[in-house]
Amino acid sequence: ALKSGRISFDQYLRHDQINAYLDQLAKDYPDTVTLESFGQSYEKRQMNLVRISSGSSSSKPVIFVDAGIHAREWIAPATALYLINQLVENPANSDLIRDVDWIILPCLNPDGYEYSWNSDRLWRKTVSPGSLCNGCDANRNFDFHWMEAGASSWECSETYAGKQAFSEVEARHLRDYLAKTANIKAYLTLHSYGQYLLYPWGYGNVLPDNWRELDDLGHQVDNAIRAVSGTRYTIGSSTQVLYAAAGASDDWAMGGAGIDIVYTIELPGGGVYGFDLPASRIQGVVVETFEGFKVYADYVAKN
Ligand code: ING
Ligand code: ZN
Repeated sequence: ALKSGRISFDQYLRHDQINAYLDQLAKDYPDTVTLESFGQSYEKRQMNLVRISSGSSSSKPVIFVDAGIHAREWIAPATALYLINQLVENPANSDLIRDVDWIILPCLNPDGYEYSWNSDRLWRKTVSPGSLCNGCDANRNFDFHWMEAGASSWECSETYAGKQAFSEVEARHLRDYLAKTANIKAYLTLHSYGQYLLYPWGYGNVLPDNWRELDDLGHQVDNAIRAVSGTRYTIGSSTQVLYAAAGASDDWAMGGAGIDIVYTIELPGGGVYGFDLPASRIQGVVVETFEGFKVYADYVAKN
């Protein structure tokens, strides 16, 4: 899938291949791509992100995108990598980096991701050890209304929220990165599956002040994706259209980091379990989803 520093989207990549691609891009496009250390995972894997910028100004609005907080949702890192690939390597997309900077972290839970390759394809959580069961649902570990809804204090649960908020080093890295980085206007976190564009709040049945704006922008994103392939998304707050779940990264991005434009994007599913979308379908999903990212870029540039 990686040939001489190039990337293709007919296979899912291992974490070290993801890192190799980011390294290669930073070398090949030094004016556009800055490789940054995000920190190390629990098992000491190096987590890197890229900042993509056409360079002229340092105070552009930023769109932050992460993927792979849940290990088994393999289409999410693939979609983040395609976004990176298109923004950097396809000159036809140069207008998307003219007025907006992008910061993209393709794998937020690399230990779990590798565990889902090596041991258990359906692993969701981190791998930090417990006494009965390992792992914490990092998407229940953020300190905003932590453990108030849709999260478990039983360590064997798939939605185990951790011994305390921010027990997981990967969640702490995201907290710290969002706090120290200026001008982040939008936070998008990629998951699968179900074709939902979810905005806060997830902690309970309340809506943010700007929910109409988020709802409207969600419909514009949905329309752009639908025009490619007919894929339809459901739009609404996590609590309203899916279920209440406190301690997720999107609620933290808005409630803790003060970012206004915040979505959890649940990409399409497939395969036997929904999370195991066949590699032959990566291309279709990443291409249609890219049209949605264009809508976000346009909106952030203009507002
Ligand atoms: N779904 C998300 C989850 O963490 C979610 C849905 C996100 C709910 C944010 C509430 C808040 O359960 C998947 N597929 O992980
Ligand atoms: Zn998920």
